[in-house]
Amino acid sequence: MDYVEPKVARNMPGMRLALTMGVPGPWSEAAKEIFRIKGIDFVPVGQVGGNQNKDLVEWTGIRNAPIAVYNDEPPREKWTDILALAERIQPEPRLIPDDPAERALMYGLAHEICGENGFAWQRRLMMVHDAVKAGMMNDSFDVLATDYGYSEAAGDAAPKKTAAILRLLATQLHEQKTKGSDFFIGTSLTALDVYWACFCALVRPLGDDKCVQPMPDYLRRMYEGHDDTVNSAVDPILVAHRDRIYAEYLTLPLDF
Ligand SMILES: N[C@@H](CCC(=O)N[C@@H](CS)C(=O)NCC(=O)O)C(=O)O
Repeated sequence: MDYVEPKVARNMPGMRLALTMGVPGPWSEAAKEIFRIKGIDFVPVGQVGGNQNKDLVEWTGIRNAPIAVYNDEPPREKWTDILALAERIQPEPRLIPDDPAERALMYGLAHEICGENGFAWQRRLMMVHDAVKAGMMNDSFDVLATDYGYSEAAGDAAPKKTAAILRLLATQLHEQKTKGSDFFIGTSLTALDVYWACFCALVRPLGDDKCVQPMPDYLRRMYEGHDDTVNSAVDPILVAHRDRIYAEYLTLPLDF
């Protein structure tokens, strides 16, 4: 991926998307895929994970990634705002269900994956917890611990919360299967399928054969994790769904 520096990107027109460089960050991967599915061109802007990202903050007021900046509109950092922006600029193919009950279910389940204290949030707390326990804290982990509300108690509680969300998602996929649908919601692709496909990496990262460059070993080990409570909740239907959505709708190999 050819990243443009924030200082340069801020003077460019169109869609600029700040992404964590060298890491398949799930929020960043999902934002990229949503834009690609809709055919929205974007300039990738480099964010450094766990860094203060002074130039990015000077431009957008935001330190982490992803951040979508469209022309002279305000920067969008939340997954809900990035999705809404994409849906507005390019309504087709629609990724937010028209039916209000389906839409509410989609946002509810997506919040469990991407939202504050959801699946990815808990997995990140577990990663920081492991670093604390192993005496491996460094500047980057310190930033993550501070910015994302780490405490020892939160780290201890995270595996059970993660597993409960994984079971919720697997139950939904099984129910859909009995109704004859291969999608999380209704009978067609929604943003929820995209989110899960990208966020599944936080328990089962895609193999190096599916990445432009190998995932660094340390990161692969962190993403895979080693917690029995979490591992026993990774129903094969979750991984099969991820594989199918990537194969049919998303971009491989991953380029981060
Ligand atoms: N803004 C996102 C969450 C973004 C987020 O958590 N980003 C993380 C993971 S991709 C990140 O940038 N981590 C590296 C860092 O904080 O520097 C949302 O809530 O929708």
